[in-house]
Amino acid sequence: MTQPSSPRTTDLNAYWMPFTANRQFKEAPRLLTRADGMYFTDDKGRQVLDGIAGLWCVNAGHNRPRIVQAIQAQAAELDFAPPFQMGHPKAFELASRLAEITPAGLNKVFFTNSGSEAVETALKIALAYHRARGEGQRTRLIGRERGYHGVNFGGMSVGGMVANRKMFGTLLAGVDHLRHTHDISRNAFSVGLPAHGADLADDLERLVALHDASTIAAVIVEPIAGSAGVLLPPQGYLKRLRDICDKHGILLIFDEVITGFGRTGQPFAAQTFGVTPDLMTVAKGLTNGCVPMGAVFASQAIHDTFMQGPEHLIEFFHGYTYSAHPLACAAGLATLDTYAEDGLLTRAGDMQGYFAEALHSLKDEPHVIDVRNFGLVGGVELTPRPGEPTKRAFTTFLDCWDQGVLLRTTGDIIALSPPLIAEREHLDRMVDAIRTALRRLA
Ligand code: PXG
Repeated sequence: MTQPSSPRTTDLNAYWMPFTANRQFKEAPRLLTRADGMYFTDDKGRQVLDGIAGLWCVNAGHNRPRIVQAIQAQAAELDFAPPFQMGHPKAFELASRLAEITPAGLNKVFFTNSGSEAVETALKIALAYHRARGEGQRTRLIGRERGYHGVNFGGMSVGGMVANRKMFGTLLAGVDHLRHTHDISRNAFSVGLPAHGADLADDLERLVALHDASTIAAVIVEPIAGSAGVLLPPQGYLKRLRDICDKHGILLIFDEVITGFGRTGQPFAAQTFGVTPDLMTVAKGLTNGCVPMGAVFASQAIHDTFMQGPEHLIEFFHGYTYSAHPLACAAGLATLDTYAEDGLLTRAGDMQGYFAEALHSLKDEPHVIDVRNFGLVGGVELTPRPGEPTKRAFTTFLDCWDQGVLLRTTGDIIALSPPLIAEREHLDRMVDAIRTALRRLA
């Protein structure tokens, strides 16, 4: 093993950390220096069990040899290729390989570098698609309360997490939101999808009545909301949303940045839930988190709508310098190979029964007001400490870190999304760490 780096040699001042309590962190830093399989190693040489697949992305576990080698070889062979009016073979190969596992009909792939960029891209495709078919008045975008679609202006606007929005002005015009589906009073401690709330999809009819369908371009939702704290779709909800979109000619976008690549027991949640959107955004597990990459999957019909006019003209004025970056494509291809070799895109389905049982054993622990699970995603919701919201969950996070287990919290909700290679003993250890922390929590 290499020597852990000394914290004294690391000046923490210059780095302004994203989505982090910077001052708290710099007082007591948590530095990761290596990773392998289910574990990180920290700067003190401690092994830390990864309960959240890095950040919902390292689905095949860390440091997978095939992916590491693919990135190394690619860097030496073709470091960069301009993506505009040029191509390189692995970009086409990755798109084709992805189209083999996407829900039927979503067979066109537009590459981005992150989930946030995938969301902006999908929203722009939706607007431009309606315009190309002569319905350019369809400009409204509908999101959902407590949704998370990244941090850029479009995604922030359709998103519904107050803390992510309130500092940044009036955001995009012409955006509205469906009600969220989280209802502990009726659905607490549901195992799998909650029974109550399919009717909340009818909230789209309210917005149609308010704005008129002819002004609405698209609805975007996460099949399972991750960042807002593992909010599951009520049984029948997504199907009903699909039906209402179809009735009114509104495009349905699934943001599968978290649910994509095996998290729910199928390659995509659209397949698990049997509902196919018109556009789908992915990132994270696309490259096992190793190289930044996102993508939008589009239906043939949407794609073909753009393919009009003189053939020498650009059909869609959008793209990024690093769209389909060679390193990301190489990582993506090796990631798909790794998922296939290890059967990871369906493994969450095999593990979910055990995971559910382990997680729901927390039901009677102190402060727990809900436990929820689907595939290999879990959420444990706590009552906030009076006057100090988020503190209980954050203290649990710190306690688990001290115990050598990494998890995530949002508000007073603890989230688990283990790498899909997790074995039963790993899941037990995550749950035990949470139990121990809850029992000593004020
Ligand atoms: N959509 C969804 C559904 C996401 O979960 C993004 C878009 C944005 O992806 P990028 O790659 O731009 O970060 C995400 C990202 C958390 C957490 O609290 C989750 C995300 C990001 C940061 C924190 O668990 N997901």
